[in-house]
Amino acid sequence: MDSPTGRIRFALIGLLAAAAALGAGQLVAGFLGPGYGPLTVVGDAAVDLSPQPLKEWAIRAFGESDKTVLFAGAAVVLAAAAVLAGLGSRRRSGFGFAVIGLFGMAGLAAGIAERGARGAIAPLVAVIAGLAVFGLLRAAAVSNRVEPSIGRRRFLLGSVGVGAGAAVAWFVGDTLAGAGDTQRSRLAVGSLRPRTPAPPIPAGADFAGSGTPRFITPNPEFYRIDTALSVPAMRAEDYRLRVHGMVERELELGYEDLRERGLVAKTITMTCVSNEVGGEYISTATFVGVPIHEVLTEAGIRPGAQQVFSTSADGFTAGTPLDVLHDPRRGALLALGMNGEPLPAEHGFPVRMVTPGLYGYVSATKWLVDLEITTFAKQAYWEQRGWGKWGPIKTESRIDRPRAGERVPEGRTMLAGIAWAQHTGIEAVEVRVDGGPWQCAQLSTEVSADTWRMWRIPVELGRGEHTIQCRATDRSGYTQTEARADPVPDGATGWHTVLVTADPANR
Ligand SMILES: Nc1nc2c(c(=O)[nH]1)N[C@H]1C(S)=C(S)[C@@H](COP(=O)(O)O)O[C@H]1N2
Ligand SMILES: [Mo]
Repeated sequence: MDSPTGRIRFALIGLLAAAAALGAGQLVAGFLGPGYGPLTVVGDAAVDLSPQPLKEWAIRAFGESDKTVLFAGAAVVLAAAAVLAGLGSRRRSGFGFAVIGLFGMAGLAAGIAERGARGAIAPLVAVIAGLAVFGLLRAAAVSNRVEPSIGRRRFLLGSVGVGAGAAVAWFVGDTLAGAGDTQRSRLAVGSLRPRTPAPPIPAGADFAGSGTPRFITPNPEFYRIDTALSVPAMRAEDYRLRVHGMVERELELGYEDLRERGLVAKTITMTCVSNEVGGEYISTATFVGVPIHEVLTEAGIRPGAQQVFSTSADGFTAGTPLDVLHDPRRGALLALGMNGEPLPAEHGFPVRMVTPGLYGYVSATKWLVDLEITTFAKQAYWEQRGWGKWGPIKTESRIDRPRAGERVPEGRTMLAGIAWAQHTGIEAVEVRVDGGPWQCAQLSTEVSADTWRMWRIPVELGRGEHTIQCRATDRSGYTQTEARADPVPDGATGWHTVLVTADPANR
C-alpha cells in the first residue's frame, strides 16, 4: 500500500475532495449573489487580515494582476494542503477529515466575517461536499486493496466523475454569479438619455408587411459574433477605459465619465464580414454613446499615428484606421446603450465600439477596455488569422421573400428584401426573374446612409420553377458585382439568387 501508485492515489483523493468542495461552494454561491464564492471570500478575508505594508507591496509588485496573484496563491496553498490531507490518511481517515474540517472552519469564519450569516452558506456546502467525496473515494481506494479489480474500476470512474462534476459545478456557479452581477449593474445604470436623440424611424422605413425584417432589430434578435466561449461578466461600477499610445495625454475613463460627456444617439446597421450572400449576420439598432472622435481629440493624437487598436476584456482585438474614427462625420461611437437600454451583456456591456461602414471585426469591439493609438504595424485578432486589414462593408442585397425553395401561388407575387451600403447609401435595387430584364424595385424611405434599406416589387410568376436575383447600386454609382467571393478574407460578394416554384392557385 505504500507503493508510489498508492501514494499518488491518496494524493489524488485529497485534490479531488478539494475540487469538489470548491465546485460545490461556487455553484451555491452562484445563486447567492456577487462575491459569495469560497475563494473570493477567503481572498477578501486574507486581504483584510494582512498588514498594510504587505498590501502596498503586493500592489506595487503585481499591479493590476494582484487579484490573480492572490487567487493563484490561494490555489497553491489549497492544493498543497489537499495533497497532504490525502497522503496523511493512507492508514486512518481521521487526518484527512480533520484537515478538510479545519479549512472548512477557516472558510466559514471568513464567510461570516466578510458577508454575514449569508456568507456561511457556500463554505458549509463546500465542506460537506469535500468531506463526502473524501470519505467515498477513500473507501473505494481502501476496498481496492482488498478486491483490487473491482475497487480500481470503481475508484477510477469515481475520480473522473468527481473531477468533471466539480469543474462543471464551478463553471456554472461562476457564470451565474457573473451574469447576476452584470444584470444588477445594468439595472443600476438606469436610462441613458442622449443629448441629441436619433431621428424617429419613419413608418415607411421597412416593408415588414411584405416580408422584410423590421427596421430596428429587437435586441434579442440582433445577430451575435463572439470569439469567447462565455460572455464576459463586467460591471459599470468597475469599468475603466484606457486611452494611450501615440497621444499627448493618456486618459482613463470610467463609465460615469463617459456618460457625463453628453451622449448622442445614432441608428446604425452592423454587418459581419462572415455574412454569406443571403446571410443573416446583419442587424440594425439605435446606439447611444460618446462620439469616439471627441475622446481621440481630447487625448491629442501625435503625428505618425495611423490605427486605433482596441482590446476587449476577453482578449479580442480590432484595428481601426485612425482617420475613420477621427472623422466627426463618420460618427463612430463608444456605445453604452442599444435600443433604449444599456447594452445587453452579449452585445458588450458596459461599453463597445460601433463604426458605421466597417465590418464588426475591425471596428466594433465589445467589452472594450483599451484603446491604443498606434501605427498600422500592429495586427489585430482576425488580421492575424488571415482576414483583411481594412474591412469596409461591401454593397450587397438580399431576397427575404420568397425564401429559397418556397412554393408560391402562380400569378402576382410580391418580392421583398434588404440592401445595404453603409456610409455610402443605397441608390437603387434591381430584380430579375429567370435571367430576364432587370426591373427597379420600390425602395423604403431612407433613414440614413448608415442604415439598411428595404425593397419590394410585384412580379408575375407563371407555373413552374423560377430563379430570382437581386442587385443593389449604391450612391457612389457602384453596382454590386455578380462575381462570387467567399467571406474570407474581406467579405462575400455575388448576387443573391433563390429558386422558387409557382403552383396553380386553386388546386
Ligand atoms: N470582444 C469582442 N468583440 C467583438 C467580437 C468578438 O468576438 N469579441 N466580434 C466582432 C464581430 S466579428 C462582429 S461582426 C461584431 C458583432 O457584434 P454583435 O455580436 O453585437 O452583433 O462584434 C465585433 N466585436
Ligand atoms: Mo464579424
